[in-house]
Amino acid sequence: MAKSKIRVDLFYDVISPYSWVAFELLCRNRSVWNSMQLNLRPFLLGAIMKESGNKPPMFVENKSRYMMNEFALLNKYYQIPLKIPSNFTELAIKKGSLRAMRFVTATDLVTNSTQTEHVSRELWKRIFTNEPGLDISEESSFREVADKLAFESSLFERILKAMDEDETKQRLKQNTEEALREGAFGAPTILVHKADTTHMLFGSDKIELLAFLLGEKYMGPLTEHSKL
Ligand code: GSH
Repeated sequence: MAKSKIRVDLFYDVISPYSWVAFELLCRNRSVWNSMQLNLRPFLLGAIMKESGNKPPMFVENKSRYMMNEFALLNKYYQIPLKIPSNFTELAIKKGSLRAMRFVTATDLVTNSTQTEHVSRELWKRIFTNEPGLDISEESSFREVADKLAFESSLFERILKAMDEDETKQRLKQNTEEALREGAFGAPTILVHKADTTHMLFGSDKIELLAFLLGEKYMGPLTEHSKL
């Protein structure tokens, strides 16, 4: 008899570079780990920080310097072409990710989750593979993402309209609140729903622990699905 799947919720924000790492690692292993049913759950990192009383790592000078070095290593190890752009603070703090995460959530609702992965990845690429990083808050930026993914213009218009609808705002709020209830204080936050226990994991570096909870083998950073 086939084993029943274990639901794994990945809560992420596209302003978070470590969320991109976790997202790629989970997508790579989705078809390798048969027991995992992966759900992409957009949330708002700014609200998580505020409500949990945490602060972004870039506000701690040593942490921020450490991260720059670590990303150079992660880039090579995971083969994700991620670099923190020189205008990251402006993108993250001045502009923020509310509009981007509404775009992701609206895409999730309008396309029945079929395009959530692609749209999220394109938004991460805009910030973390360009120097300076590209905007993720303007309508013209979302249009560029939609064009890159060859969305019909009618689909893009539906997503744009949905961004300002209550259902989208509520869904993003509910995702954020659920993560907070489970104890989230940053991103990525991963919930593993095993039998009657929900385990919360923080960070892209918990991939081996996730494999352990799933009863799966972690085969290293690269799988045959590693190409972005
Ligand atoms: N060690 C974690 C990993 O490898 O993923 C670090 C993750 C991390 O620093 N995430 C940031 C965060 O939410 C957002 S990009 N930090 C909160 C904290 O460190 O308390």
